Amino acid sequence: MSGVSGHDPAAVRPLVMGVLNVTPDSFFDGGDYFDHGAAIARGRQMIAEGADIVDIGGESTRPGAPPVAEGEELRRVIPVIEALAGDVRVSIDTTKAGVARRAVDAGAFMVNDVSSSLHDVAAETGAVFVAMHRKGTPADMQADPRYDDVVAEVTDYLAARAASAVEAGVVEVWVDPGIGFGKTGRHNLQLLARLGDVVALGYPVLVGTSRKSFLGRIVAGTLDSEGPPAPVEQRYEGSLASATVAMVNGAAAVRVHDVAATVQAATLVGSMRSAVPA
Ligand code: HH2
Repeated sequence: MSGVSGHDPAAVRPLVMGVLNVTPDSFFDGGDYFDHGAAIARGRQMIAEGADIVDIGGESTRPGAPPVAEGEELRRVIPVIEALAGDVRVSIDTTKAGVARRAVDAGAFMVNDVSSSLHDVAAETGAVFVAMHRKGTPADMQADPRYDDVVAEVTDYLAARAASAVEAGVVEVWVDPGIGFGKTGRHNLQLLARLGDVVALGYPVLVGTSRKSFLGRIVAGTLDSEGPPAPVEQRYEGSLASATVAMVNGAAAVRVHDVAATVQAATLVGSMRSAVPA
C-alpha cells in the first residue's frame, strides 16, 4: 500500500514523526516552542535530524489540559505549518474541523485526530487521516480506565473508525492505539506487546509512547501503584526502547520528541527487515 503519504510497508525503514507542540502547556515540550520563531527553528532541526513527518499541534491533550479556542489554535499553528510544509510532510494534530481544514490549506498532508471524528474533513480535503483510540476525554480519561481485553477493544474500535473513514472517501487511513489515552500502564504494555493484532487490520499503524507517564512509572517502580512516575527527563531511554518495540512489532511510524535517536533506531529496524530474505 503506497498512498499519498508515500508510505510503503515493504520499504526499508519505519517513518519517524517529530512532535512539535506550539503550546504553553504540553506535558513535555510545553512552552519551548510557543513562539513561532522557536517552533519553526525546532521544525527545521527535526528535518535536519531526519524526521519524515512533523506533527504540529496547538492544543495539549494531556489529562486536565484547558480547552483552546479555535481562533487561538489557528494563530498558533498556521504560520508554523506555512513555514515548514515546503520542506517536510506536515501533519496537523487537532480535534477541530476548522483547524484541520485551514491546516490542510496551509500545506498539511495529514489530519492526526485523537478524537477520531474528523474523517469528513480528511475526505473533503484529500488528506491522510489518522484514527486514534481513546477512552473518555482529557478531563476524565485516566480515572480508572477498565477493559475486558484492551487489545481486542482497541482493535475493534480502530477497525470500525477506519471503515467509516474509507466509506466517507478518505484516500488513506492510518490507525493508532492511543498509548496513554484512557489506559493504565499495563494496558499500554499489552498494546505494545500485541501490536501485531492492530497491524493485522492492514492499515499503517502509528504509535506514540514518547515521554509518556507509564515510562516514568516503570522507572520509578510505580506501574501498579498510586505512587508518582519519574519525571519526563528520566523517560528518554524508555521512549527510545518502546518506539523500537513498536517498530519491531510492525508500526509503520512512531511519533516522538527525540527525533535523531529514533531515526537511528528506525534505520536499525529497517536494516533488520531487509536483512531477512523475503
Ligand atoms: N499523543 C499525544 C498527542 N497526539 N497523536 C497520536 N496520533 N498519537 C499519540 O499517541 C498522541 C497524539 C500526546 O503527546 P504530546 O503531543 O507530546 O503532548 P500534549 O498532548 O500535552 O501536547
